[in-house]
Amino acid sequence: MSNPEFGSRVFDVDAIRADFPILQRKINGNDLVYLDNAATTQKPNQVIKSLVDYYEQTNANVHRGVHTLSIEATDGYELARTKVAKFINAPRPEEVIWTRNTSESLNLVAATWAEANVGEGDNIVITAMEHHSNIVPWQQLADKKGAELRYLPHNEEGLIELDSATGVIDYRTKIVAVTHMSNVLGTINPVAKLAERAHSVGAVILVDAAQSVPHMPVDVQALDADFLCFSAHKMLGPTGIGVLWGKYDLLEAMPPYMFGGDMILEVTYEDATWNDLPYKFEAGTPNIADAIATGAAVDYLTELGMDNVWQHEQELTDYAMEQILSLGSVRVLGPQNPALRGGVISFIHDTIHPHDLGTALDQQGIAIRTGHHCAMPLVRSFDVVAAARVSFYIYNTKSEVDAFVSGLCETEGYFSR
Ligand code: 7TS
Repeated sequence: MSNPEFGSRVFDVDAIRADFPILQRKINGNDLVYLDNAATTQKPNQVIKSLVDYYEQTNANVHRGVHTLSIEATDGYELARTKVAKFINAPRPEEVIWTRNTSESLNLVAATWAEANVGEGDNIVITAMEHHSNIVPWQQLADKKGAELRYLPHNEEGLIELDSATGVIDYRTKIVAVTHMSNVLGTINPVAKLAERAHSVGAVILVDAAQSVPHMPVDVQALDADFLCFSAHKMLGPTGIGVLWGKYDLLEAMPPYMFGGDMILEVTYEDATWNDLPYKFEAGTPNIADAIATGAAVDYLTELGMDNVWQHEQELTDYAMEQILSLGSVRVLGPQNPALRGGVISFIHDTIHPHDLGTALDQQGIAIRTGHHCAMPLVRSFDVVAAARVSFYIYNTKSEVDAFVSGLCETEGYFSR
């Protein structure tokens, strides 16, 4: 098995749609229009088949058998790691740690690197637009260590201005943990510039790439990130598997997160020593099938080419933004300039509660997300407790945007009766 060639497949949305069995479903008698991709994406046949093939043909435990199945399972598991490393331009595959999801990756860094490196009087810097997964672990750590949790603010448009980092990131900052793309505002943050700032005061930078790696080319070396986290389920892969990437020397110096099988080199009745990277962070039987299927998801995206994925979503976002804003009855959160945002559009309707809108659209087969989007402080900063959100992926079309907008208009008509 070799890695597929980057951008070797023509970006043909009809052909892409044919790979996704779930898109054939009817919901409440209508064609499914799935616009909740920031929560999780649908899975193509190639990924589903990879899971079935694994359980039908290969299933065995990894790193411990001399028999054929165990060797095949190990090879598949490690090949998937190599594919992920290449996808994000990681210098070494050993820097890719399999976790359960972005949340676990973030918790791992907080519980190991930060536990060892953050002390009383130090500070941790995050933005005011983080997902709860990149807030709560830092609140807990700051509390435990007597450290300060600081927030980088954003302006009215939802953009972080680098000037605001001055005075927030200082010589007591140990870690800057920022989302690459906001799951509410769609804002793409200036991660490379923030990395420069962080490094200039001796801090490390962690990038929550849950919403960027699935949608745009991400190069950990170009960003000069120290840690980067994402989830397979938001990029065509299965649930229950995610990635923590870290610079080799940092990971090497970190204490383990969990203890048990596979993560040890030697155990005596008194003590233990730790295995090499990445196994030091992979205690117990790993999620073998889902790791291999993540490799299939990475192959799928690689064949499409991440530049093409990004361009497709930009076109849809542009189109949707224009339509939504022209209604005059909604407030879009985050940057209105499509060049500064990704394919996530959160909005508040003047009169219709997001949950009512979500329920009414579901009657028409249209799946959108409503609520606080696991970013309660951010959503509340707009003086609301909930917002509606549409988010796009490779299989969405302009006619689906039209269906959503006409569903919204129909709902407006219903509620104004
Ligand atoms: N960080 C960001 C920026 C996210 O958008 C999410 C999930 C996470 C972290 C956590 O990822 P997980 O795979 O560990 O759950 N975001 C969303 C969302 O916007 N709607 O549902 C989940």
